[in-house]
Order: sequence, then structure tokens, then C-alpha cells
Amino acid sequence: MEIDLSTIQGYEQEIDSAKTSDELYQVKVKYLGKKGLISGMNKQLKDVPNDQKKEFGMKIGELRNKFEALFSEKENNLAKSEMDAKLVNEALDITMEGFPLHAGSQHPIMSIYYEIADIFGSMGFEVAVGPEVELEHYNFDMLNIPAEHPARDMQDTFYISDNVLLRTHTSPVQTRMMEANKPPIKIIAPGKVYRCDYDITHTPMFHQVEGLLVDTNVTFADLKGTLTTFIQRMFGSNVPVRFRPSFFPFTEPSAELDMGCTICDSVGCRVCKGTGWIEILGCGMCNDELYRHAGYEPGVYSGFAFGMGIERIAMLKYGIGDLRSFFENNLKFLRQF
Ligand code: 2NM
Repeated sequence: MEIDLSTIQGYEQEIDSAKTSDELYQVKVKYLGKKGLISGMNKQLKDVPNDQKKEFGMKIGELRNKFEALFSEKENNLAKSEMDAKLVNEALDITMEGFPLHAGSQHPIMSIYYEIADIFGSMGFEVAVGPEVELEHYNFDMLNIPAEHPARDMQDTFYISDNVLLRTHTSPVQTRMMEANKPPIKIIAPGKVYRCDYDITHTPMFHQVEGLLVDTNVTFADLKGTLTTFIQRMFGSNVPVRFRPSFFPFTEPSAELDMGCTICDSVGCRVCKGTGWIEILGCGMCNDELYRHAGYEPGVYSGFAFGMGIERIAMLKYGIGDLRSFFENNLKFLRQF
């Protein structure tokens, strides 16, 4: 039997008239696919007499080469024109105005918090955290603030139920820490705290950083050195500080730390009410009641604690008059920092 290669015709025309790469590919399938016309010729080779096999084999090969040459030329042409069309159709107008993305930024309260945490961190204090919904026990009893104490009044404290409340300071983080650990303890406790209060210097939620250091042989000089270092790193190495006697139920002696007014350089202004001094934090040596509640053996340990409001520090550092501005989320205000 002879192979009649003349039955294979028309492919030049079909390749030439393909309008897309897809159409062109269909032509390839028709001729060179598994069941394609040219491929079919190869299968017939077995029926060709041996002496003619070589000749027909070569002819099929030639046909195939010719097909492939035409095909790849057309393939290149189509790819180029399709790319050209794509470049025209999908062209970007890079002169068009963009849509600006407003990236968020850190809230000033958080910036100040990280500054505070960095300073105490460099002095070896670790950060401790605890629940904002707290038991009366850790928020008051452990701190020597008994049931009749005015600080426990419903007017000042948000109660959830009889003995559950929103913590009024971050001290319960520290009383929990003391209950669970023997000294040495050297921590700061940052976080949100809650009190029923609202005016230009009070919001019902605000932020505190408290600190606690308990070890053996800790003195009031350690307290003074630590807190003076903190203030001068925060507000400038020349800022004067003074410790003024005060009272807290959990410290003895207790003190308020004042620093020279940074607004008027201690001359006297509206912010320092003409005194040249600004009250910045409370502190004191932990008293025996605190150790007793923590379950520490009496007479062994000594230490100090302190507490400050982050908003107050931020107001002084940034010169802001109304504390409520921190929580109104007015972008014009927040973008200044
Ligand atoms: C202050 C002033 C003085 C204080 C005490 C404690 C604790 F839990 F360890 F007893 N934490 N913070 C403390 C002491 C806080 O704030 C004006």
C-alpha cells in the first residue's frame, strides 16, 4: 500500500488565516495532534512495503517540518500582534492622580508609654500585665485599702458586681505578682485604668504606669535615684526634682515627686499655677501591710513603689491643656505627633 500525501492539504491556508493563538493551536491539533492527519500518516507506515518505508518516512518528515516552520512563523506573528494589542488596551495612564493611602501612626499615649518603658527597661525593670476587670481583693484589700475606705466608694469606682470592678490603678498587677512570687521583684505595670471622673484633667479611662521593686536592703535613696534618673531622661538632664511628703495606704514614707516646670522654666506660669513646680508622680517605700498581705515574712524585705498617669506626662511633654483631646480621635489633633 502507498501513502497518499496529497490528501494532506489546506494547512498552509488554515495556518495563514488563524486569527488568534487559540485558533492556530486548533490547526496544530488537527494536523499534529495524537489523532492528527500528519500523525496518522506515521501509523500507516507499517503497511508500506519495506523498500519504500524510508522514502515515505522522509516525505512525512518533510511535510511535518514544513508545517512546523509555517506554524512557528505564524505563532510569532500572532504573539507579537496580541502583545501589541494588549499594550494598547491595557495601557496605564501614569499621569493620573493616585488615591493616597492614609497610613496609621502610633497614638501619642503609646509613644509616651514606650519612652517610659524604655527608660525603666534600661534600669532592669520588666513589664507585667494583668486583667482590667479585677477582683476587689487585688484592687483594694491587698493594698491595705479596707472596706470603709472612701476610694472604694461606688461614686469613684466602676463596679461590675459585688466584688468585681474595673481596676482603678494597675497596682493589682503588682499585688498578684507579689502573691505569686518571692522577691527580688522589679517590674513596671502599664495599662488602662478606670475611675468615675470627667473634666479637663480626668477621663473615665486613662493609662498608668506603676512600678515595684522589692528586694533586701532597698532604701529611700534607691527610690530617689531611680525616679530622678527617670524624670531627667524623660524631660532633660537639667530638670530639678523634689520629693514632697505625702500619704498612700500601702507606702511609708510616701512622697509626691515634683519637677521644675518645663513650660516656664520654673519661673511660674498657668500650668504650674505660679509655683514653678509640677506634680508628676506618687511614690513611697512599701509598708509592712503590703508585705503581710503578700504573705512575705516580716522584716526581711524592703522596696519601693511608684505610680504615674501617662496622659499627664504626655500633656506636660507635648504642652496639651485638655486631657480629653487624647480620646476624641480628632485626626487633626492626632496628626500633630
Ligand atoms: C502610687 C504611689 C505609691 C504603688 C504601689 C503598688 C503596689 F501594688 F506594689 F503596692 N503599686 N504602685 C504606688 C505607690 C502607686 O501611685 C501614685
